[in-house]
Amino acid sequence: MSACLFCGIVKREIKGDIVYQDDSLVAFRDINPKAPVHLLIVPRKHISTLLEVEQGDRGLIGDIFYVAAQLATDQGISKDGFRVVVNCGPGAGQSVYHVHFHLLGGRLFTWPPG
Ligand code: DGP
Repeated sequence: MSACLFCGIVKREIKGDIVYQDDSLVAFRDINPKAPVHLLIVPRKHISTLLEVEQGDRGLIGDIFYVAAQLATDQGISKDGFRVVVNCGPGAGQSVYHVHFHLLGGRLFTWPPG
């Protein structure tokens, strides 16, 4: 059993509502959604935070943004607009230490975020 929650979802040890997966990425619905559409896009590789992303991960991170845009279209939120958010560290509210990209849409968002 994985020590990391999101590694557990990626490896199907823990139940997750997975909407997309490929060789390097998995996207699943957030258990506590903050918008009508709220997905988490995670690399299969365990990386704790954005600060641990290495030179060799640059393509992987680019892929996440490509997949985010594809999923935004698939989920019907691309026309009105959507947000992709990474919380890094305690001050930003990161609670799960496996880097993840929130894809949020289906409502209006204010700026700046809280
Ligand atoms: P963050 O606060 O940026 O680390 O976001 C972590 C997100 O993970 C938060 O929005 C809730 C979500 N989450 C926590 N536990 C689970 C879980 O067991 N399953 C799923 N699908 N999402 C989870």
